[in-house]
Amino acid sequence: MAGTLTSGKIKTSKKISNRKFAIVVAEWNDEITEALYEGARNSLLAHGVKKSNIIRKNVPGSFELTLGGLWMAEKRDISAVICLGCVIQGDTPHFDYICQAVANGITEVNIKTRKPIIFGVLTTLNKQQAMDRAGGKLGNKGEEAALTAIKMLES
Ligand code: DLZ
Repeated sequence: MAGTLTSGKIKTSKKISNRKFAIVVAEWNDEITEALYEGARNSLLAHGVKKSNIIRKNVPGSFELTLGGLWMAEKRDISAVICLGCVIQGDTPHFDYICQAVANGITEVNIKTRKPIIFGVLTTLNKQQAMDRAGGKLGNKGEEAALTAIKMLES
């Protein structure tokens, strides 16, 4: 599919099974973020990551993904962090502030911790666009976020 990461299965080395991943999940728009979480988790498992090596952390909203991601990345045994959220545009500029803050925040955590912190945040104009990307007709961006984490560790 144009504009998406290769989804499905990628070739991984054996070391991935022993790596520990954190998935940080925003509770806002939880119908969407739960679907992203399922996509990410299933993708890690399909690539040989052990169940016990997948750690979940919830945060209230996408704005909190930065700190939640940092807390997870600071743990020595965590190799990569997948941040999942869904920001849907409303009637006020709140959307822009949250999207900008979380994009900048996650970028900083990557640089500060020197670990892959993956930006799995949907920023959509409406709920339908989000559903299309959370297991709907445009795939599951949680699954893609997990593949990105694996690719970064394999590179
Ligand atoms: C306040 C808010 C709004 C209006 N919309 C969303 C959203 O669409 N998606 C999301 O993940 N979070 C939203 N939040 C909550 C903020 O991310 C944050 O939790 C609060 O501003 C408290 O810091």
